[in-house]
Amino acid sequence: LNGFALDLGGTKLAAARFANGKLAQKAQMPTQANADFEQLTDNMEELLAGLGFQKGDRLGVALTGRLDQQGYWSAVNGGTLPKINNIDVRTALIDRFGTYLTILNDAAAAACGEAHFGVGRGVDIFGYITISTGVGGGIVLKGQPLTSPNGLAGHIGFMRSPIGEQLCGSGRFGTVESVAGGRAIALQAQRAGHADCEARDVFLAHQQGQAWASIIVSRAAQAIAIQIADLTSIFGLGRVAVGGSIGLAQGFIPLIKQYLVDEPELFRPEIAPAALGGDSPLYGVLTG
Ligand code: ADP
Ligand code: BMX
Repeated sequence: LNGFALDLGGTKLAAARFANGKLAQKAQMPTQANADFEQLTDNMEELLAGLGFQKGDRLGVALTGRLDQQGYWSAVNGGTLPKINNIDVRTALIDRFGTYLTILNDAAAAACGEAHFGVGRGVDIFGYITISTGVGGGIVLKGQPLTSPNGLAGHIGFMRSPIGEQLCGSGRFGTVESVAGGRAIALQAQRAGHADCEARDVFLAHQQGQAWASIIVSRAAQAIAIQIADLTSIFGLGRVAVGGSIGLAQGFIPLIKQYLVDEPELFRPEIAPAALGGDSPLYGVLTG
């Protein structure tokens, strides 16, 4: 591992410099979700410059959203990045940062990171789920990430959940993302009379024993548990890594495991926290 990596999520933009196989330096800023592409690339350039990046250096870019084979980038949930629709991102980033470039979906990158360096090592059929601003995923089959020409493969946040009750920004009703994603959690808090609450605040309230918050957090964990069982019925998953700031929040994985017990044993893969924590996409995008 050498070079530079960027990870643009719906909430934060992270950059890293890798040297001698190790993450040597990191920088981060909030994602300007309503910004246009030009502005987002300015922010990327600013973070990279601070880490000593020069045009032409090796660079991996992990992006929230769908990346098609032609190198076009679109938000699937338009609520997350409203201005990102059919952007010729490959051409634009090559122009700005040079040709030594890899671009991957953030959750697919994280799945590769965990498969190579984390809890996916030695697992034949491996799944990664991020519960963050949205809910994303990556499936790695015998070391190969599952991809599709339209870049939608692995977008597991847009599976429907039997407990879904809201329309999702993707246009689908009752998606897992509309129950468990960070933006959806904040919206549910607002509906419960707690406006101006981020998902992080809902978790704090839950940890302090406030019932309204525990209901929201429990529903999120239940939706993820059912989703894991569904995915296991399709892929025969051996192990699932859970990441994202919500996935890794205190007490969330135990709650997922608690709900998984409602499923027959055959549908319960091993669940492990992402070993690289929030850095899985940064590592993974340089393996792609
Ligand atoms: P991104 O989506 O940009 O990759 P994160 O993985 O940090 O970023 O996910 C952002 C979401 O996680 C936000 O909704 C935020 O409120 C929530 N969050 C951040 N920290 C915590 C925490 N400690 N506990 C629970 N939720 C958190
Ligand atoms: C959404 C989707 C995925 C992404 C996932 C996690 C958008 C903008 N993003 O399902 O592409 O992998 O969220 O992303 O449609 P994050 O923003 O929560 O890190």
